[in-house]
Amino acid sequence: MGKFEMDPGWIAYHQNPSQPAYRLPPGAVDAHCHVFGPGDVFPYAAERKYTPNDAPKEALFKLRDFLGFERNVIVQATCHGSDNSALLDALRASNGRARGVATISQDFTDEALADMHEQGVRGVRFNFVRRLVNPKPDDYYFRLVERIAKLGWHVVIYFEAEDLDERWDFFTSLPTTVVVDHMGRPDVSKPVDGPDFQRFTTLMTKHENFWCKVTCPERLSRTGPDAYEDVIPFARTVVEHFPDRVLWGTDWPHPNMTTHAPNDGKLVDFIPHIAPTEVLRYKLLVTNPIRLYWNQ
Ligand code: 0GY
Repeated sequence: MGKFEMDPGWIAYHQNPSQPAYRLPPGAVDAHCHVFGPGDVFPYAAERKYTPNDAPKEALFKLRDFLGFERNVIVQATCHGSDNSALLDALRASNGRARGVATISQDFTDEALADMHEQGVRGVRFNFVRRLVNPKPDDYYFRLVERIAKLGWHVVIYFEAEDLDERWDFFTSLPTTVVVDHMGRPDVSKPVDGPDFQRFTTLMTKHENFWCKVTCPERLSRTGPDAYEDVIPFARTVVEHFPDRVLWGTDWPHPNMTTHAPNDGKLVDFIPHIAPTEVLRYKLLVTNPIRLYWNQ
């Protein structure tokens, strides 16, 4: 028995995903995924709000090859707090085929940040989702942004749709590129052209430093797998309106799912529904992530 036991009822990642029918273009990047542990080697953080099943780098790289991706962007998950050891270990093992988005605090020295850059980190994530973290006042994040902006890094933000109003001034004052996770978590039972999602598309329209991950149909959908039909109009709207500022990722190993373990092959098959032309798909999967993560 290891040091950590996953939470009761935890839904582990799909053990036998299907081969996607959609063939990814050469150079495709899975721009949102995580590594968890293994907990015995890279312990989970004391302040975490969940304990997952281990999802180590070897399993991630195997899935990458199976699905037909060439590269990964690995995002630090909250269960590891600001200890980025598992992430950095995966970056080092990737032979340049993975970049990272870290979680940092003021305790990190400039030397530590520069060293993380060397290892492939290109951004930090600020998480505002209360079931995952205890969000901090804006000032806390501003002080971190001053430090990472010098490295040319960007900021990834994760928030619930209701938070957008409250943090609008803060988000829109960020001076770096800002990537929004999972389209800002829209309520997809509401109309795509209604006031709620329009607030999000207005954010993207007015602020050209904002990018969007058109990810996580499995978290947002009410109609469910494998088609996740109700998410399509939302993601497709964003891809068609902002084709040069969108990213796509699997979100493997899908922490905190409560309904099902998504089939990663079927998630790849979702892509042509939200990016209906070859040109849009190439931007989404290759041009955009390469520009953001492999330009230096
Ligand atoms: C995601 C989504 C979730 C979890 C985290 O860092 C995390 O723990 O981001 C979630 O529970 O919605 O992007 O992996």
